[in-house]
Amino acid sequence: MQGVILRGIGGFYYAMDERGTVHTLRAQGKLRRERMKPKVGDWVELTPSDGEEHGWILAIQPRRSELTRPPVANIDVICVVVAAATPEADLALADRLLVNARRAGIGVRMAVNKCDLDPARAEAIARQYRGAGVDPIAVSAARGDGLEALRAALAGKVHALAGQSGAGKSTLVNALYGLRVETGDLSRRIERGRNTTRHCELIPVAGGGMVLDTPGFSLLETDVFDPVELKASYPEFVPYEGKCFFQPCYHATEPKCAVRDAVAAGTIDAERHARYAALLEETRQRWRERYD
Ligand SMILES: Nc1nc2c(ncn2[C@@H]2O[C@H](COP(=O)(O)OP(=O)(O)OP(=O)(O)O)[C@@H](O)[C@H]2O)c(=O)[nH]1
Ligand SMILES: [Mg+2]
Ligand SMILES: [Zn+2]
Repeated sequence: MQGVILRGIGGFYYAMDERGTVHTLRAQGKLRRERMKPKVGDWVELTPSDGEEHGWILAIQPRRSELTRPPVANIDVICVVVAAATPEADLALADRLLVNARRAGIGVRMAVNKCDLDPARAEAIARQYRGAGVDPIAVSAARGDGLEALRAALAGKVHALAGQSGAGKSTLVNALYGLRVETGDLSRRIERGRNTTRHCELIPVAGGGMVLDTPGFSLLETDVFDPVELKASYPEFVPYEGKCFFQPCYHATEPKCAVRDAVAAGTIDAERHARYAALLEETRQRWRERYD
């Protein structure tokens, strides 16, 4: 029997079969020996519990896509959620999420939430990402703005909401789909010193798609890869590729760089480019140290 893993906690997995029945499962010893750890989103071959406490995951189907942070498989689209206010948006974190998703072959979108609190800031953030292939949408989970457009953009897809803790991912999931996953106010979060959402959970929604609420985080390293590949994750640079004086050009500090000219002309957002240059430096550093 086939099923898709919706949730995994403490060595137990909950997988839904074709008929919508959810099975409690553990991974067979063979998988553990092969270090094949099932992930939320995995399609698995399973045997139902048959009256026992749990059934078994026998095999994991080949993955269409895979990420480590958040730890999910077979996601079609990652929607990066940033807040227009409280907490202040960490756009370097958003950029890293986008880079990791693109490198994993996953589609990307962006929702600038809490536009009710600071519409001007929401618009300013969205503007930075207009050329970045994410079609940023200003939304308010609290007031309902933009939800129709966001729902339409994600319809029928297996999509994850990811981003900073407190940006409002869980509140958005609830507002988009009429659900009641746990959300948390910011003061309680600081008291507890941890995220409100602590596990990834895949939820089937009307229209054939599935939504995945993920725990927020504050730090994220990109994968280790050859720094020359980084620019490929910035769609706004693509029209200028091959037009720089130096070949290859990293579009960071080189003179006579077509991308830097576009930044100076205001065609490419300067802040996003500055964050790119910083991330490039870090990627270079990690690439040099990769054998340490
Ligand atoms: N004003 C306003 N507040 C919002 C909006 N969306 C969420 N919030 C508030 O922001 C706080 C955090 O929301 P959550 O949905 O728990 O945030 P999260 O991103 O899921 O956080 P983690 O699970 O810790 O990663 C809550 O107090 C929400 O009520 C919004 O559109 N406007
Ligand atoms: Mg949450
Ligand atoms: Zn260049």
